[in-house]
Amino acid sequence: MKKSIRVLIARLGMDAHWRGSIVVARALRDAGMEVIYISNQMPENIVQTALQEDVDVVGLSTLSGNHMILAPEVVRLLREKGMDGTAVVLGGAIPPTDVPKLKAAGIKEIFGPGTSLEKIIRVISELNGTSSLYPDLTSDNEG
Ligand code: B12
Repeated sequence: MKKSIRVLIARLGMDAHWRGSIVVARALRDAGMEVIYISNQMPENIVQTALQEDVDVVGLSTLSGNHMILAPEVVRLLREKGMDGTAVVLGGAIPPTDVPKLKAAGIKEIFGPGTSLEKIIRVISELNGTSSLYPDLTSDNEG
C-alpha cells in the first residue's frame, strides 16, 4: 500500500487571506493526505519545515500580490537543499499573465479563485502518482 501524501501548506509572507488555505488544507486532509499547516511564513521558514517534515508537496497560498518574488524563492531554496522531488503548487489571486513565468520558475500547478476542491485533490494526487488512491476523483469536475 502506498504511503499517504504529505503536504505542507503555508501562506506566503504577510498575506492576510486565510480562508482559501484553510479550506484547501481541510479538503486535502479529508482526502487522506497528511497536512501540515504553518500559516504565514517566509520562504526560508517554509523550506526549513518542508525539510524537517519530509513533505512530498509544498502548497503556497497568497492573494496579496507577493507571489512573483516569494513563490520562486521557495522553489529555489528547496532545490538548494536537494529537495528536487518536492512539488510546489500555488493557489490564490494570480494574474493569468504571471502563470507562465511562475511555471517556468518551477511552480508545478497554479489554482485560482473558484477552483474546485475536487480538482485540487486530483491534481495533487496525480503529481505524486497516487491518483489510484482516489478513484472517485478522476473526472474534471470544475465548478
Ligand atoms: C475576504 C477578503 C479579504 C479579507 C481576508 C480574510 C480572509 N477571510 O481570509 C481581508 C479583509 C483581511 C482582506 C485584506 C486584503 N485584501 Co482581500 N479579499 C478578500 C476577498 C473578498 C475574498 C477572499 C476569500 O476568502 N475567498 C474565498 C476563498 C475560499 O477563496 P481563495 O482564497 O481564492 O482560495 C481558492 C483558490 O484561490 C485556491 N487556493 C488558495 N490558496 C490555496 C493554497 C493551495 C495550497 C492550493 C492548492 C489552492 C489554494 O483554492 C481555493 C479554493 O478554490 C477577495 C476577493 C475575492 N472574491 O476573491 C479579496 C482580494 C483577494 N483582496 C484583495 C486585496 C487587494 C486585499 C488587500 C491588499 C487590501 C488592502 N489594500 O489592504 C488586503 C491584503 C492585506 C494582506 N497583507 O494580505 C484583492 C487582491 C488583488 C490581487 N492580488 O490581485 C482581492 C482579489 C479583491 C479585489 N478584487 O481587489 N481581504
